[in-house]
Amino acid sequence: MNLSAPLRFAVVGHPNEGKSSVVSTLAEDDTVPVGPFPGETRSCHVYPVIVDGRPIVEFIDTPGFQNPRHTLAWLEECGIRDEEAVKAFRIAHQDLPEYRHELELLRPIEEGAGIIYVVDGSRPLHKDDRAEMEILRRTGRPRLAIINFKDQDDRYLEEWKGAFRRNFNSVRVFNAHHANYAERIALLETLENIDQDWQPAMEQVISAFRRDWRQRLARTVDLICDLLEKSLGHVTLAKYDEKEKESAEERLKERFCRDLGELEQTFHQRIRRLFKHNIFKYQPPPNSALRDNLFSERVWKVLGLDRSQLTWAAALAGGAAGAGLDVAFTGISAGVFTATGALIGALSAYLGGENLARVKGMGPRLFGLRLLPSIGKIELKIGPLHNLQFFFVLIDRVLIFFSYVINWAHGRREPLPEDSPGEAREGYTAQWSDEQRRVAIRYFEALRNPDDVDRLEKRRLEFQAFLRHFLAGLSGENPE
Ligand SMILES: Nc1nc2c(ncn2[C@@H]2O[C@H](COP(=O)(O)OP(=O)(O)OP(=O)(O)O)[C@@H](O)[C@H]2O)c(=O)[nH]1
Ligand SMILES: [Mg+2]
Repeated sequence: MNLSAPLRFAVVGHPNEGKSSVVSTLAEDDTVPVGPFPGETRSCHVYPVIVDGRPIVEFIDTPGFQNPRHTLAWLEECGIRDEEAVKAFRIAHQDLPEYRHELELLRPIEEGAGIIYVVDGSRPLHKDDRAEMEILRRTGRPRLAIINFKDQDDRYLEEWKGAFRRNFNSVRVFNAHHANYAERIALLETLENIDQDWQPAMEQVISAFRRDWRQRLARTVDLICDLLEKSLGHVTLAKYDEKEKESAEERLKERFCRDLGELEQTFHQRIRRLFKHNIFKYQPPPNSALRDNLFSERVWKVLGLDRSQLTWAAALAGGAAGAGLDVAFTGISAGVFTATGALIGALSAYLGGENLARVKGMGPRLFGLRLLPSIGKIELKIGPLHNLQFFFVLIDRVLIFFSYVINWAHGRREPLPEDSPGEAREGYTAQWSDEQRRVAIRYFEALRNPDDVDRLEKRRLEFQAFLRHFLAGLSGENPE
């Protein structure tokens, strides 16, 4: 099957029902104009889905029906056969502005596009809807109806389904604001089955979608490892006048924390781009752990591992007995966290009754100080913060962000209301099995000795394989 001419689907329906939002979500294109008032879309526009540089399927956004009952009346009275009648209608109404939208939306259908008819299932059916369905039936093209609920109200669902059964090859509920990857694939599978002629091409489209998604997950895993390695190995260096020595340490800590925050921001931008979110400025819900900065006390309370998990993990990562807590808390005693938030409280909670002093002074020095007498300056160094809990907190934050991004449909434009119930969840890593966590810890441990390139490479690969599987599960993709 030649895919150089991609399959086309015209997304049609009544004004303001969510057609453009559906196109936007299906094509993962947030440049599709969506608006609160009817008449936002006035002419057809083609939105391709590009995989490996090639359009594999195209969705056509169209204006809403303007005059469906008169259009149907003309078609019924013209005495011409169904498909021919649609053509005759076009010719007869070419210069009439009151039929401009009908002419525009019927054009791609006449040219061979399949039909995706969108309705807002939260309202009752009107005469106009019945007329629109009948017009579309008369085009003779394969048709799928999509019920897009703009409100929660599903009172009219059965009524809609009944009407669709008579006029459409298939019906699906598909929410333009909430549909995720798995639902997009399910919709494509429905399209595959409504016309036998489409099956070979749709099969290729679906497998290209799946391949593309797997590539994106693999890229996400690379970006996560890049962030982890950069963050854990980060060193901030600065020169200060000797007389500034008192304040220099605090300023350097702040810079260090800011640097790590910037690494995280860069990661967010890359993930957004990978998942084609150009305008997405997602503000996490108020109780989300992403609202606070990386080193805030709350973040360290809700993310990462709990005390017993951490003790176990630290012993595993530390290798020799006794080195465990050192690995888990390196850097904390050096006060990095107290610079930005009172982490010590959270840390005490982890340690329960244990003496914080046991942690203090253990582990490699986080600060370095060098005198440069020739230029009258001191050079201060902070990092790397090779801290096990930090490692798990970072992983949790990237997974939470990833989960928000992949579940944010491109058709959805309004930010979440400030009083929206929490989508926030606690971290994922505390839910991992011992074996899963062990794979992560082995990678963490290898990162402490980056000079052992072979070991690091091996453990990174193990961790990446696990993470790819985990991300696939989060996104509803069958990882096999
Ligand atoms: N809550 C909610 N609102 C939606 C949904 N789909 C669309 N809307 C909103 O409904 C309004 C119209 O959406 P559009 O996608 O522009 O509708 P359209 O059918 O393309 O409209 P026209 O181009 O004017 O015919 C916008 O304010 C959307 O944000 C949905 O699933 N849920
Ligand atoms: Mg529109």
